[in-house]
Amino acid sequence: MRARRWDIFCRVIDNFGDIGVCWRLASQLADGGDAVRLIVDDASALAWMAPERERTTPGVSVLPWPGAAANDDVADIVIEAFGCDPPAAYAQAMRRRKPVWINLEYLSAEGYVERSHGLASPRADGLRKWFFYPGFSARTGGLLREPGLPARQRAFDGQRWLAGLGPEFVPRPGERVVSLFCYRNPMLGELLASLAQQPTLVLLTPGPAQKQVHALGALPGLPGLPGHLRIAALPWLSQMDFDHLLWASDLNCVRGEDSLVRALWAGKPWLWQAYPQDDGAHAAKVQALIECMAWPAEVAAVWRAWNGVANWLAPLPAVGPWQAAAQAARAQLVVHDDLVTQLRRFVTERVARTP
Ligand code: TRH
Repeated sequence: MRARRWDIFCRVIDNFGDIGVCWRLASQLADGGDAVRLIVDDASALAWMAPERERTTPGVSVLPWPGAAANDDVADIVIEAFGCDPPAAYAQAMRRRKPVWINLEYLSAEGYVERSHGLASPRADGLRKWFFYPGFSARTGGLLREPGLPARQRAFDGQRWLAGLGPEFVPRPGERVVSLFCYRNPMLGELLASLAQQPTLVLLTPGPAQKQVHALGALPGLPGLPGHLRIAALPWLSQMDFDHLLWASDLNCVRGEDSLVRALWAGKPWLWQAYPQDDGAHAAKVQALIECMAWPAEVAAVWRAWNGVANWLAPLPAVGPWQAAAQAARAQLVVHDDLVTQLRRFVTERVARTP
């Protein structure tokens, strides 16, 4: 089959999930031999997320939005990420070229995903937009998982990788390692107090995790570290190294959408903070994912508390059952085709049906 041309449109609303997901998708499509243009209104995060992208992923061109997407040069497949709406002039050109137009939606374990995945929305201008929902079951579009992941994981040496970051990142004998990537979270003090029950090295990602811990007076060199806690502040890592962080840790605290999936594939105990919504809609997302992961009751309770929908229950659950449940969930999900495999098949079927 000839290489296909994909245009992926991405608007960065907030945080890094939009560009993070689009970059993963773009690079995986390009690694499979296709030509991809990623048209994005703010590519600044790629400087740390994919610092060597020109060398490692030559099949992806990153173009500014608005401006660079030539309206008379519509790709075979157009992905609009998270309902971001391609520019009007480009949509106009799509009426002539008739690409497969897909809206890639946000990830959720909620029931509406199975009902909505694959539906078409016919438009007044004769075009048709298809809704593609990532998800956790066979009746959804699946999860991003690149083919080389298991081999990378097998070859990884966590101690060596941590040592490469600097001496303060090396765990002392008997210390567990916890990574922390979160939004503002009023439960952070409770989490740190629970972690302090046993020797723990907490690796803080930049942004809200570092800011809040700094405000609690618990950054290196500051007083107020509870119990057995040691804390080290990380720089922004590339997406590759973010995986390494998750693989080198004994417990991963992640947030949003893309880091959730990476924590899942890491197979370690993990704690998820949903993107908080003012109307409390995140509570249903948290509950759906708790059920999907089949977490033991004590893990579910900590997940609810971390997301502000229950009181904090100390101490943290034992690692053994948490780890076993994480690996069982991973084993169940890894048998489904990954998102890019499903997306390619979805497109092929839509092309075959087009008169
Ligand atoms: O940054 P996020 O909070 O993004 C969120 C979610 O996508 C959410 O669904 C959306 O509604 C909201 O934005 C607007 O979390 P997420 O999705 O995990 O994206 C973070 C990305 O950053 C992910 O690709 C991993 C990457 N990352 C690194 O590459 N290096 C790092 O050091 C860190 C901390 C993250």
